[in-house]
Amino acid sequence: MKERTGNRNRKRAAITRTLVASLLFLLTIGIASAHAYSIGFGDQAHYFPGWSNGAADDQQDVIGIPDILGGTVSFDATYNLTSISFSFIVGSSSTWANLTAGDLFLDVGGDGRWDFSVGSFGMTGSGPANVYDISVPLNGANGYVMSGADGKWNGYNIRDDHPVAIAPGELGAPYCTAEFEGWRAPGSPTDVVWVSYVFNQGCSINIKDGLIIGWTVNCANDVIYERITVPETGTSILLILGMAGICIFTGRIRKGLRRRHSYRH
Ligand SMILES: [Ca+2]
Ligand SMILES: [Ca+2]
Ligand SMILES: [Ca+2]
Repeated sequence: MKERTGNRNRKRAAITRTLVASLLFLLTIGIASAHAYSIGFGDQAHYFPGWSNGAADDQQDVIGIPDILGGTVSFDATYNLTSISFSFIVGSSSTWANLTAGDLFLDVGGDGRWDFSVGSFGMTGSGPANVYDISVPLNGANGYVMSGADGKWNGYNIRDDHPVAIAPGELGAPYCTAEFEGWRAPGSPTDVVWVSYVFNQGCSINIKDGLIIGWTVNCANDVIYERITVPETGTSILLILGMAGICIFTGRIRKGLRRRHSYRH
């Protein structure tokens, strides 16, 4: 009788262990799917390809302010874009008030055609911005709002004739929204400032086949045009974590079976 109760308790303990192992396994997969992946980028371009203006500006990364340094692109385990951030050095506080963000341009697949834009042109403070599903060729003559069009830099030397936003005629109904965050007045000209776009639920922008990010400010004084190659890390990390989970799980079962087997002898 005593032995039977002991066996029952051991069986119960083995089942509990297996359940805990299964739970851990599922949790591991859950953590892997919820994980965000980030890729950093720098600033290699002076202007969008094909958008040089023939002036001395073409040789300069920065005209006046600000100096955009690069940023980070984040995506989830299914390669859906979750956020894009940019960092820049302010340069001068005196002309800061003239500065606004341009639109964010996204070329999914990096094929020379913008597929999405975020309507942040004119924004300075934080707030929601509409995301548009567009189809605008990089080198199309139309489809853009150009640098200086807002009149805020009249009398200043800026990078002329460069796209800063998508023309309203190219925008249909908003596809989804993003939160534009972090545009603050600088404390000092040497400050590094971050701005970010966080894509809300309902934005399904898959960047598995790569992404080109275009971004600038209303004067186009510094321009970002960066090609992002998305590695297979999401899948392989998911796979490794999943395999580890399976190993723990099967290990526990095997241990349990071995124990049960030894009780019989
Ligand atoms: Ca720069
Ligand atoms: Ca594209
Ligand atoms: Ca640049």
